[in-house]
Formats: sequence, structure tokens, C-alpha cells
Amino acid sequence: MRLFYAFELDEPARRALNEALQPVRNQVSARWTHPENLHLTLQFMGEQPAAAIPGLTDALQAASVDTRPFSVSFAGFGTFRAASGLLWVGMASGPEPAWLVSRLRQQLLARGFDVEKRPWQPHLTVARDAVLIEKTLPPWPAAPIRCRIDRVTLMESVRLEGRLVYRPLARTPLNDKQPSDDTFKEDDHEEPG
Ligand code: 2AM
Repeated sequence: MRLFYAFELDEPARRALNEALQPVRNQVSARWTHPENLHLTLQFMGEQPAAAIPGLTDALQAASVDTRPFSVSFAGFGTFRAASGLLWVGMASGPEPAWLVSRLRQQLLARGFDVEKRPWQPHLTVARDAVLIEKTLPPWPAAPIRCRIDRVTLMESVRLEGRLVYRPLARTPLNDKQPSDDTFKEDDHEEPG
């Protein structure tokens, strides 16, 4: 099974993004991501046996208990290498998503899974095989699109009749009972001994 962890977009964000991309779809020749497939990958796990799912779910739960829900916003096009044809939309946020990815990687390593070693670069892939005229990225056509993230999903990527489909296998809520970092914590002030 081809598995990865992702942030799913809530319905208003998905709609807003779809609308924002509409004029660009007419200007740039590309294979555009199907709107229902829009997601942001936290960690790609590659081929895994079904027997790995409990461990992968457990790692996600352990990583999520320390993270409260948060908001992100999407705006601006980017590409890793213009020649790759992969066009993405950038994500702005506080530090929470990067912390979450870092905790998730630690939890996965502790369970014997391999993880991506490169720093996490949040990106929402919106098109592949994009032909950019003189390698110029299209201007972002809308206001930044806000999205509330309150869970992380373990996803399976499958091809059904030639079409790429992402299937949620497990959704883990972030911990809305978690105090924010500036909240006083008694443990922080305990004297040793
Ligand atoms: P992409 O959007 O940047 O291609 C499902 O395939 C998800 O996993 C996609 O979001 C994809 O990211 C990501 N993915 C696929 N292959 C990957 C790889 N070798 N390394 C990291 N992420 C990968």
C-alpha cells in the first residue's frame, strides 16, 4: 500500500482554492490536481504492508496529543525546479505544523520506520507537467485562503481505473485540550530534588 500522512483541506478552503485556481487553469497548460485530491503531505511513507497500519496510526496519535488545532493560509505559486513541471501553492502558518511533522518523524523512527530526512517543505501540489511560459510563475490570483487544521489523516494512494484516488485510512484529531505554549505549566517550575 502506498501511504502518506496529510492535512486534508476543509470544504470552504477547498472551494476557495478551486475558485482561485480557475483563471490560472485557463492560462497554464498542466495536469491539474483534481479538487477532491487537494491535500498537503506531512510525510510520505511509500509502499507499506497492511500490517504496518496499526504502528503508523499509533505514531500519529502519539505525535498529535501535544498539538492543538491551528490555522494555516494558502497563497502564492512555487515550484521546486521549473523543469519538473510540478506547481504548488505555498502554506503560511505558525510553528505548529513543523513541530507536528518533527514529532511525527520522531514517533515513526522510534517504531522502526524510515522517514524523509530533508527538512519539511509544506506545499500543496496543484498541477503536474505545468508548462510555464519563460519559467515565470503565475501571479497568485486571490486573497490568501485560510484553513483550519484540526486533524491529521493517514492516506492511501491508489489508482482506480487509471485515476489517482486518495483514501483516508485513519483520521487523528489534534488535541484541543492541549494548553497553548504560553500557558503556565506547573512542571516547568518544579525544583529538582
Ligand atoms: P507531491 O504532491 O509533492 O508530489 C501522495 O503521492 C503524496 O505523497 C503527494 O502529496 C506527494 O507529494 C507525496 N509524495 C509522493 N512521492 C513522494 C516522495 N518520493 N517523497 C516525498 N513525498 C512524496
